[in-house]
Amino acid sequence: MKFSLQLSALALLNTALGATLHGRTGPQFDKGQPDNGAGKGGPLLGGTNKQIDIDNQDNLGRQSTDNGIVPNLKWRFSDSKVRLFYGGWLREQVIQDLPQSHDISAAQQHLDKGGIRELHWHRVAEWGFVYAGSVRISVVDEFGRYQVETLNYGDIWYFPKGVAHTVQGLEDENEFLLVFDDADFDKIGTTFNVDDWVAHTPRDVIAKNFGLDPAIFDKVPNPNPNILNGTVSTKNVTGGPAGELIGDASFVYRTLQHDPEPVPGNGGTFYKIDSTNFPASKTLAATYVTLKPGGLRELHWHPNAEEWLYFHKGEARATVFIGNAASRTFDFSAGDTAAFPDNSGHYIENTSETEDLVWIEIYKSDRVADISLTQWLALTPADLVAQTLKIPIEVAEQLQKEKQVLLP
Ligand SMILES: *[C@@H]1O[C@H](CO)[C@@H](O)[C@H](O)[C@H]1NC(C)=O
Ligand SMILES: *[C@@H]1O[C@H](CO)[C@@H](O)[C@H](O)[C@H]1NC(C)=O
Ligand SMILES: CC(=O)N[C@H]1CO[C@H](CO)[C@@H](O)[C@@H]1O
Repeated sequence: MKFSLQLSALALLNTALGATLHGRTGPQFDKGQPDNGAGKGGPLLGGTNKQIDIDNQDNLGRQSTDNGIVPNLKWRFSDSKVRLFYGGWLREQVIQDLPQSHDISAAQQHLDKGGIRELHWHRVAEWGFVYAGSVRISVVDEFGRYQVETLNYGDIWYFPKGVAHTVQGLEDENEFLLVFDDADFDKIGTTFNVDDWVAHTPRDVIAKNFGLDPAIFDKVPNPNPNILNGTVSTKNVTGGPAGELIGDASFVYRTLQHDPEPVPGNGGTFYKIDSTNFPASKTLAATYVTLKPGGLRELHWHPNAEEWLYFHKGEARATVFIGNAASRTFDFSAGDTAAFPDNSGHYIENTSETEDLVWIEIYKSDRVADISLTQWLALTPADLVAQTLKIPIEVAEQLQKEKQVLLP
């Protein structure tokens, strides 16, 4: 108690000193000024975007532990160009937007009722997470197996590279996150739309292929629309010789119908969706996390992959440590995406007083894997830990041996 009183007296003294130095009182970060109120920094006099400065105070130097050069690791979907279609819209984050995302590109896509993401396939695998409304997916694989299913909030699809598919919106408004296991998604040779192909094949060959009159294909759209408006499908698929994609072959995983992972730290809920519980998902592994206000995703790193993130709700901060005394803190809010370098140390903290933080993590891997700082130290001889970090040995001996995952 006495000790902490002394500390706060010291803090007051520092603040007073800062005030004398600049004629202001205390740190100015919350006013959008890069000024620590203790002699470092000064006001921003050039052109700036005040709101972005206030929303990203860590960019102004608020964390005194930040150091070195860490590239920007964040991209806001709000900075993406929305493409409008009859039937919906699309906005992407590709490597040209966030060059530090080497493994993953992503998009938010909206389909109106009856809106169709037209029949297509990709050179890369596709992963989807429905967060509004309801959609129907339809897929065909190399064996002629098919799957037609309705997905709602929290439901995920994984379409392996090359699998033929389409998605339709069922409710008045429907929206989902799309993730691809390749960062350069807009590169030519990545997406193949059915009408694009048909429109660019000699008409007599198309006619011969289907055994039909060429005039039947007179109205095939060119250029292809990507998303088109339509009416909600009422037809089912029947009679495929290889049957349906069911059981382990299914391309659908209903996250919220499963139990979350055990979280001894008790700070929220943590769902893991990877090939261990969703066998089809061989190249993309995911988590869907809810963290309570003030909660902390404990310090950890991922031994197997770069981490890509999408913040769905709430406010967060995270510090990413990339070695060589370099670390940088970022402020995140809903609609932000991020990429944390392969094996970099980090945490994620909910900085809201009231709102849950909800985010999705994606790894280009068959599984989610992490190493917890606390567990590492707890399972290393305590005297080595104590000597290295210059902490009391009793503290080293009492570290939690279980991963805490999410701390309240
Ligand atoms: C699609 O939108 C166009 C343009 O508004 C409209 O003419 C057409 O009737 C719509 N089609 C359907 C199926 O809603
Ligand atoms: C299609 O399948 C669904 C679900 O199995 C069923 O409820 C519906 O009646 C079927 N529709 C038609 C037109 O057969
Ligand atoms: C409610 C609560 O504890 N909110 C905390 C969220 O995180 C920020 C940043 O660490 C804290 O300042 C808040 O007190």
